[in-house]
Amino acid sequence: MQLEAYKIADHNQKALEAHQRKLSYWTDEIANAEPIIQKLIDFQIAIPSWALGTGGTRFGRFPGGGEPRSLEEKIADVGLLHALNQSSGAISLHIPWDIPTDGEAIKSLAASFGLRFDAMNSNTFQDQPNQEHSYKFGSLQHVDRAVRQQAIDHNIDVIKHGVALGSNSLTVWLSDGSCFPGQLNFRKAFERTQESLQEIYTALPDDWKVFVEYKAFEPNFYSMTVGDWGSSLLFATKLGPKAYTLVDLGHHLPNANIEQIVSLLLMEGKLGGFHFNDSKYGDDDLTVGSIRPYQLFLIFNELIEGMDAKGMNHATDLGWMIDASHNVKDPLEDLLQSVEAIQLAYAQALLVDRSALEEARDANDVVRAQEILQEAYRTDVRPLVAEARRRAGGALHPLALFRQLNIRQQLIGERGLKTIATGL
Ligand SMILES: [Mn+2]
Repeated sequence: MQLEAYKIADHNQKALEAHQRKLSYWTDEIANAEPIIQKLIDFQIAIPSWALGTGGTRFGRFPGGGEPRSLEEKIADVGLLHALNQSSGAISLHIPWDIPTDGEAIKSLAASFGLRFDAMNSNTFQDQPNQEHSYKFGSLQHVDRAVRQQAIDHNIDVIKHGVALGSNSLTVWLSDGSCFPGQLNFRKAFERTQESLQEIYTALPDDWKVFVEYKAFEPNFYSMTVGDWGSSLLFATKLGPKAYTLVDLGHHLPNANIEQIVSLLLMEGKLGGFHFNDSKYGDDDLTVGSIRPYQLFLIFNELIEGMDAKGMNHATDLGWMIDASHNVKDPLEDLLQSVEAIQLAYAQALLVDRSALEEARDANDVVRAQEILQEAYRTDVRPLVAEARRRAGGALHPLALFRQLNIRQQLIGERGLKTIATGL
């Protein structure tokens, strides 16, 4: 379904007066409100195709109805999100779940919603029907050359699909590792993985990047071959200038200092992309900002500090993607919440008085340094984010409008109650 612009305009008209009252504090009193609004307008977050259906756990899956049944319907769903918030202008595909039958048609369908294709994701953590070799004991690390070759060929195939769609990056997440001590020679597994990645790297077009995503545990529970930012950075450094580390918030051991990891990766020029989600225990894939919003703010604080130090463009120089999928919310409502949480953290981090913070640090004024960060974090930036959406043509209150227009009911009407999205 297409969301007509007049419905958004009607909604905004009704909410405008209350919005302007809240916004006036910003426009009257805060000097840098305008540049922050512009940065928010420019900042786009890619939606993963696998987050549009209800996620499963290994215990059960409870589809909510009206889920997209095809790549075309997934693109339409992201188009709906983008119409509502004007901040979800990209989609991240997963192969083989999202293989386009007609690349050109898919590309123009996406363009009709104002969407582009962000990083392509390969999949060597599952066996596909009719696949010759199994990934039960790994893919790019596998002891059998034939299995490695199959995984390499798959990744090269994903790059080709991406080229056809106008994407310019590949994310490689490997479930490779071992479940028991003794199962794997760590060094040899690393070296085999490195060799395999090198072959994929060689197939990358000149203007492409490859992101090496790490994860601390699961599905392997003793060792993961790309288990932390150190091993990812080693791979990325050995591969070359087109290879980067990708940070997924949920892929760390509990209480890891992710903001410090981000800072050091940026210092090395090796942070390539981001997967946003939230978690309490592990890779919980919960809505961004739902559990640890202060951590998200601190991460954005380091992102901005590190990107500004290198003269990077916030909107375009890193890959910004959501990677979440769970089983009790309407997936579209969840994604609206996640995008908003990212924008709020970004706006708050833009408010940090960086020169005052450096002064406080130089004076070892710990209290003042903390106050500066928390001053920004405790500021209600919701009117700024809403204003950015309104100016870009989105809705002042996307979630409220989604419900008011009964969008899920309409999708169920179009697609049926018992639909299941391809993917996880
Ligand atoms: Mn991820």
